[in-house]
Amino acid sequence: MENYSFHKDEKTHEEAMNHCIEQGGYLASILNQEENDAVRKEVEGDYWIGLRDNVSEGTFNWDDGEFFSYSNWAEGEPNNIEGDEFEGDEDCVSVLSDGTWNDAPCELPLSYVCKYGVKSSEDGQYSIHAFAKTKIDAQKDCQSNGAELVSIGDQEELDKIWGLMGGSKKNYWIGLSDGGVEGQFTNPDGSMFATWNEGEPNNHGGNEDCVAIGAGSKWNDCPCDLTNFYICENASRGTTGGGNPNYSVNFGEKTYVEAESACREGGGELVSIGSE
Ligand SMILES: [Ca+2]
Ligand SMILES: [Ca+2]
Ligand SMILES: [Ca+2]
Ligand SMILES: [Ca+2]
Repeated sequence: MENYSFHKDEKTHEEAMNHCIEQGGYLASILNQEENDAVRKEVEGDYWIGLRDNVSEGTFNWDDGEFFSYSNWAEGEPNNIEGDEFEGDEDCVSVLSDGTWNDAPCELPLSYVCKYGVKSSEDGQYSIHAFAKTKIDAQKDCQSNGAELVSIGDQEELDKIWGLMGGSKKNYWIGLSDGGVEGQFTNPDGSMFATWNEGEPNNHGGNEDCVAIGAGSKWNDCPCDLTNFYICENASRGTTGGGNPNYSVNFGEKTYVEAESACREGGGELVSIGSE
């Protein structure tokens, strides 16, 4: 079940949704009976899924944008009951112990399930991958889809990508690297642009040649064998320019700050090879 995370701590629907987004995903959409059964087995008690009719009463939409066609309502649901112990009516959907669904008050604290996947820009140029991989494995996955790890050429391009990331607090690999000449960061397409976090890049431990975007869209050089989420770019699609292709910057002398931890704060994990 690598596409999901299961959370026993009870949150309102909105709190649960925000937590999933910070983790790089969404409250889970459930698109068929097989998925409903598989997720139901992993959680005890009732739990929130990412389905609501808060915009228009009786019209249910998935938070992650999937098309709403499958449903598994309990008998008599959805009934939009008003005025129990919570304010308002029932606009958020929970899954009951037998796997059927109930519309419930959004303020009710429940367990919840997040779901992770790939988000793409409408033109298909960028894709945000919520699966943790080393930089090399991330690059391989991009290439298997005819893309590369993203080359971010200017602020406009960064803003577009940051919008797609939607407020996630995880770290995401991008294509920028100083694996060729230490301190000289270049993109796969030869361009150079960066908005470094304070004190970065610092080549902490002499071992940081790969670059990740973290919370607040600030960048950090990190060890390439950390596992992070990642961003691919298919340059044959879309219209966003990639900056000056022959430009690179040498950052010269570096200062050392608490940086190794910053690589992990956003969720990066060191891969330990040869241990359990
Ligand atoms: Ca309702
Ligand atoms: Ca109900
Ligand atoms: Ca370096
Ligand atoms: Ca660093």
